[in-house]
Amino acid sequence: MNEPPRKLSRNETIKAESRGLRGTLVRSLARVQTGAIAEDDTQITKFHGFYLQDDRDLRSERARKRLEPAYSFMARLRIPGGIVTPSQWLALERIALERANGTIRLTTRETVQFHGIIKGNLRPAMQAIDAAMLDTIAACGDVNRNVIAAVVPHRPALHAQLAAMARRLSEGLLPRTRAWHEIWIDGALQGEAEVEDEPIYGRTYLPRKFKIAIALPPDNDVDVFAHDLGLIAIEQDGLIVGYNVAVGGGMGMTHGENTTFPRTGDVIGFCAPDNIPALAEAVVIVQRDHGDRADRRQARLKYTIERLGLARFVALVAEQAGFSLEPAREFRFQHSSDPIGWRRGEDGAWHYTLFVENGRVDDQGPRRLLAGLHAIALVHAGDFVLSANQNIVISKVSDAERPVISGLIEQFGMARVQSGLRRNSMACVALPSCGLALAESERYLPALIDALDIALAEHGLDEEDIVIRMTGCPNGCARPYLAEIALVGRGPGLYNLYLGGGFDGGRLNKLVARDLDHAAILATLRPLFASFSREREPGEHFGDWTIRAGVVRATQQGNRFHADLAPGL
Ligand code: SRM
Ligand code: SF4
Repeated sequence: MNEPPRKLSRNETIKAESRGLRGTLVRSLARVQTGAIAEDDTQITKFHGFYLQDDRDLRSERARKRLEPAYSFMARLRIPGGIVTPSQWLALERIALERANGTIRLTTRETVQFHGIIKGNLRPAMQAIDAAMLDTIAACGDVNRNVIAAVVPHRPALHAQLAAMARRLSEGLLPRTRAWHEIWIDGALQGEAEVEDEPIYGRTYLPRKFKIAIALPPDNDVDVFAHDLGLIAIEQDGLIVGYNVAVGGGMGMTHGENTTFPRTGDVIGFCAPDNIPALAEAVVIVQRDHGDRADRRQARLKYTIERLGLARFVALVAEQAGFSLEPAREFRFQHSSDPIGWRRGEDGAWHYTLFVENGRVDDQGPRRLLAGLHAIALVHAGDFVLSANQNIVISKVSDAERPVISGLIEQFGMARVQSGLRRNSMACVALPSCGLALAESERYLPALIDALDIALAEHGLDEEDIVIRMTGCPNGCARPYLAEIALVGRGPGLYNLYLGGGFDGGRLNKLVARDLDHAAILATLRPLFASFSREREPGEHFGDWTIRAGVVRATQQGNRFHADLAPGL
């Protein structure tokens, strides 16, 4: 018997009726009585790269005073490969200062977010972004998002090939609608526009977001297995001869719901560079046609693959692309984090990877990143490259320029010594801006690391590279499930602890304890650091040790785990 058709999610109707992602945005913007926009438009704006948020620190006080929430917008840019020029950086800084909350937030996907843009500042902010030759199109929403690529400017010939591929994929998979330009730049009147065809996406776009990353072994700085489509570059004699293709990675899950889970991508074969755009389009189209449009919690590609089976999915992609993949080639990753500090490139140029704690560029505290990067941008002739670890590389520095840049790094306190744990740390934004946060993340992880550093130093581990990540909810924005130590928010001040991820970003960790507060996190990790320092084998990473030592009871089953596995501790 045929199953009755399932009811489509509300978002599907909103997309279908949006007239090419226009919705009623122009009308919403014109309503000065509120800082918000119409509810359906809040879904449409995501495709334009921004979200309606409210300051959660002020929520209850404003409710008590019967005021509407303190609404503002978060805007996210599309910067394929994360490369910006110094003059673009200065433009971004100006937008942050004049139109947003005065900070720039580097994200886990090689781009920039602004927070706190009030409604009246949206259009000027977008126009300033456009004037800087940047945009926010498709940075969010049910489409392909910012395409990220390995940050390897020290290998310039290869980096150029990766960056070109990131741009090509990003451009090729952009929605065709002109809505963004019309509304933000040209200032269109509501209802004027012709609705364009969307040859790749169709009227209802994708069932859910879609993400692409390009890695270059041995660096896995993009966490290639966390993406819907991961491309692993295979190099021969300075040329990228093709890419191994991984599909179906993703991090998001819901606490306690075993039908949702993080999953690492499956490597399904090898593809020549010229065929990659057609392959990516085929994967997108198969997901468009087979993804779940009734339940958004089951709509990501990882669930489509689980439902169809990998073999059928691969066959559908081959049919759509018109070619099959070759067998995957050998590759090996060594690390997923960024090497902080100076390194010299193959062409003799210098590159400085600046550690940006949790991606927040501001002048709070002794590391004056905003002022320092401003000063560097004024004199720097190379590029800035934003990393998927929320850091920034000041790239292509000449021998002559290097003392000047070094002097500025010192002058603004930007090189202050970081412990091994801190320089391998990431936290998602969470409170106060994220509407989904259950607990603090960006505002709490630095203090937790202060405390953990003391415990590590007691065992001579203060310089040890250990990957730690925190998120304020299980959605996984800092890719916690691939970290050696992960803390995932459950409620105010409470976190689930996961251990055993691979230092190379290739293995998911496991839930070992639930609902830990600050003291319980320290009490759990301190003895583990002590045992690790005594028992580790030479060169053994903390995540590997937790498995060998039996701290994490079972290694993962396949490439996914369930939210509710029994804790191992
Ligand atoms: Fe994320 C939703 C921030 C990378 C999985 N993410 C959100 C929102 C927009 C909250 C919302 O929907 O209202 C967060 C805005 C917070 C704020 O106030 O700024 C948010 N995500 C971020 C960023 C800024 C975290 C950061 O600290 O850098 C990252 C922006 C990336 C970018 O530039 O595009 C960010 N988000 C990720 C990643 C990591 C990645 O893509 O490599 C993931 C996990 C990978 C994945 O997609 O599976 C991720 N974000 C999610 C999810 C869960 C998706 C799922 O499949 O279940 C949500 C919630 C949703 O989509 O329903 C979410
Ligand atoms: Fe918000 Fe959760 Fe993403 Fe953190 S992981 S930014 S709390 S959605």
